[in-house]
Formats: sequence, structure tokens, C-alpha cells
Amino acid sequence: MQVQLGRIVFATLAGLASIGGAAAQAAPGEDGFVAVKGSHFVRKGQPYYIAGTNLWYGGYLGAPSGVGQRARLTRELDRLKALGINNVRVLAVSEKTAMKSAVSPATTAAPGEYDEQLLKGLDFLMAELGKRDMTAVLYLNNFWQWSGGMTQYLNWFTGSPAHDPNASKDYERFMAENARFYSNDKAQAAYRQVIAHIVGRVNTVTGRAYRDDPAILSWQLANEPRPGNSKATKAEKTVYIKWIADTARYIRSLDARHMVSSGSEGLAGSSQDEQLYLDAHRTPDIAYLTYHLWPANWGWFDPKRADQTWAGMMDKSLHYLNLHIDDAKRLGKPIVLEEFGLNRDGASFAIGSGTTVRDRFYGEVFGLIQQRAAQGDPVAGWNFWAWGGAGRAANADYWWKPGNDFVGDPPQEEQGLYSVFDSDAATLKVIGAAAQRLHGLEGGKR
Ligand code: IFL
Repeated sequence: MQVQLGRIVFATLAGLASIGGAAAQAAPGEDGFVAVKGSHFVRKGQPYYIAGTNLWYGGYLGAPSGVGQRARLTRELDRLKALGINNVRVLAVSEKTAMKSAVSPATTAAPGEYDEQLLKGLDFLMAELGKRDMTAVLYLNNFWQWSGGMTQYLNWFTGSPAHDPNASKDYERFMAENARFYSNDKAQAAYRQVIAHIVGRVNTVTGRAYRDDPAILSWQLANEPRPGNSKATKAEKTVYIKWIADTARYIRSLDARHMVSSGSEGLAGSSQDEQLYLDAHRTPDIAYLTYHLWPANWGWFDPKRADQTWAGMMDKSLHYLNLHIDDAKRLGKPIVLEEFGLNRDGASFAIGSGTTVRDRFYGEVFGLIQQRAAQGDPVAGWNFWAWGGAGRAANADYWWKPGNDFVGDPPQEEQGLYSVFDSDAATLKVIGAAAQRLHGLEGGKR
């Protein structure tokens, strides 16, 4: 009996040790989840770099009915995979809204009401990414109105009209109003309910819980959250930093296996306050820094005067990239350039128009990232904005309407503004070569 008991005890202890060992002793990234080691990403013991794109509508295409186009989605993923793309940044949650410049349908029809067809679409997307050994960044809200986002939460809980800045043309007012989302208790409770719903979901295609899915690279708080408008106050900044830390901690309490990221644009989305940007990314629950680069949106570049504005734009862009990489160094965390883009030649939206300037810009951006990654800086990669693939604009004015194809440009912008289409051969060549160069850094053991 004693021997038996001893054996049982021994067996139990051994079992516990092996379970505990798997959880506690696995080195970062050994279990197939992308993780941070030092100030770099690792996966399965190898360095991992993101050569990625933005595919906000990936979950929409995956829906089994309605807006779903599964055959298109699998073709797009095959195409991206062949190009060397290993990561997509995806809108996981949208809010139903009456605003014209927003996508419909939405994953959240009303607080607590989910569109199961669209969530099944996300399931399908995740399953297909897993098959291709690709990963996704899933964002759980949007500072901008094109998916409902924070302004829609405020509409639900304050009754204030969801403000469409495309209609009012008053972005400063929109941003100031939107920042009230961070301190609205009811909106925060509903947002957390959605997060719990998605993070706690079991994929209907694979049967695997989302929290166990290594195809998720990170949960992201929101697309481009900002503390307020260009003149955000100290109080607003404090609320914003706390919201990032608290939300990231909340997500980690539900799912400690995945990384969490902010979705910040960097200085351009931080009222140009570098300290704020650093403080927002300092919390240990935020695994890496994010930043975005939008020269035309920020007035650094005029696509109709490309020759005259190119040099100044490039100076500012390279400075912006270097500054954020240096910030990542200061925090000792990796950094991902998860959005960047430029207009087609002459500011055209037409599919057949040239992309000479854009291709040159992409080349410069890829070049700088590659150079800094190769010298060991905490650069984890890039996602260009955005994959339009086989989608095509249907309307003469290039604006999306329900029933039209989804492309990389969401419904608050003209379809063709920044999308890279499958017919953009020259751009695809630049992207493919850059992806290959970046993956070339993945060989060594980390
Ligand atoms: O479409 C925009 C998107 O909302 C974003 N950043 C910039 C994109 C292009 O203007 O997140």
C-alpha cells in the first residue's frame, strides 16, 4: 500500500511536473505562439519577423453567407502567402451604426448582440491562416468611424449622435468627442464584454479556443486610438495611458498566452507628445510598440505635386521611422510599422493608373526597416496598407456601397486610394523582394 501510495504520489508529482514544465519552462515562442524574447519576436525558437499586410475585411469575406466570399478569401491568402506575407492585421469587431461612411453589417449589432455569421467568418479566416502558417493581429475597436467604433459606443450609452467626421469635416471635434469613450463607464463595460466574448470564443471551424490559437499574434486594443485631438489635455493623456494599461491587463487576465498591442500610430496619434507615446507603451502588458506612417494624410506630401514634395516628404518619413525605432530601443521592446501607404500616381484611384511614386516610397520604407533590423535594432517588421487583391471599385465615384467588393480602403475613403491590387505588378515585385529580405533574417536561433 505504501509502495502503491508512493507510486501514485510519484506518478502524480511527475504528471504535475510535466504539466507545470510545459507551462512554466517552455522558452518564449517554443509552443508556436509568437512571443517576445529580449526586444525581438520569436516563434518555435527562431527569430520571427512580420512581413505583413492589412486585411481589415478578412473576417467579412470568411462569413458563410451574406457578405462572405470564402473562395475569394482563400485565393487572397494563397496569393499573399506566395508573396512572402506571413501576417495580416484584421478588424475583429465592428459596431452597427447609422453613419454613411461605415461598413455594414457589424459584428456587434447592439450591446450584447453579436452577428454570428460574421464571427463565423472570423473563425474561417483564422482556420485558413493556421493552415498556411500565417498569423493575425486582431483589433477589437476603432478610433475611426468606419466600423462604428468608439463614436458608436458613445452613441449607445450617451445618446449623442454618432459623429461622422466625413460628413461634418470636423475631425478636431470628432477626436475630442471620441476621447470621452475612455472614461465612459458604460461604454467601457460593453467594450470589455465584447472583448471577453471574442477572446473566450471557441472557433466553430477548428474547435479550438481563440486563446489557444497560435495563429493569433496579438490582440489589439483598437485601430489608431488617440488621446483626443491635436490639443489633447494633460487630463486626457492621463486617462488614455490608464485605459491602455488597464485594458491590456484585462485582456491578459483572460488570455495570458497572447501578446497585446495598442494599435497606436505613434507620435502622429499622440498629439506629437513623445513622452505620452513612451508612457502608453511602457506597461508590461503591452508586448511591443506600434506606429503608422501616413505622409499624404499628414500634409507632408501632395500626390499632385509629387516631384516638388517628394524630397521633403522622404526626409520627414525616414526621421519618423528612426525616431520610433529609437523609442522602442529605449523601452527595450520590439516595434512594428503596422500601417503605411501612399497614393497612386497623380492621386488617381483608377486600377490601371501608375504606382511609380508609391513603389519608390515602399522601397525606401522597406530599405530603412531592413537596415535597422539587420543591425539588431528592435524592429519586428511591417504591414503595408492595404491589400485590395481581387476586389474592384464598382462605382464611378469610387465610394463603397453595401453589396460592393471590399478592398483595402475602408468605406470612409475612396476605393483605390491606398489599396494594393493583384494587378499592381510593380508594387507586388517590391513587396515580394522586401518580404524575402526580411525573412532572410529569420534563420538564426534566438
Ligand atoms: O483608412 C485609414 C485607416 O482608418 C487607418 N489609417 C489610415 C488609413 C488611410 O487613410 O487606420
